[in-house]
Amino acid sequence: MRRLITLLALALMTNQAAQAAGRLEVSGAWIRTAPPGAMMLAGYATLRNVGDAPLTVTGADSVAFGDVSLHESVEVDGVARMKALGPVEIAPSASVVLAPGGKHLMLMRPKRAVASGESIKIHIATASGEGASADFVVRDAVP
Ligand SMILES: [Cu+2]
Repeated sequence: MRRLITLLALALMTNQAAQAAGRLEVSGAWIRTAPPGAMMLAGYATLRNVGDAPLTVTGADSVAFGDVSLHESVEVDGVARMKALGPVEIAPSASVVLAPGGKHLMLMRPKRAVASGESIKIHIATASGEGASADFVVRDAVP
């Protein structure tokens, strides 16, 4: 009997562990307009983990751009530079803010002209494979 209870308890715990998962929510997503012909734009958003386990953002992609990557702006000897950002872990209920002057999505080689006011879908990838997509609104200034 005792063994059975132990087994049942184990089964329950395993079940709960399987259900705990990170879940990504993207909000306030926008892209800053760039001069016509620009090969590089930046996207911003708040990435929130609404799940009950940590999640890891591994990258991003969009059919509207040749390449999308995670970047961070840093100041080196008084000069603003950008560097590629590795995987970003987000704890349950925590957020990572992508904003001008800090972390951002680097949107390379737009496939067509990007106009103010339109929306562009970008998919944010997570290590679990689930990820999340959001419509990024193209704006001239910080919302
Ligand atoms: Cu960048």
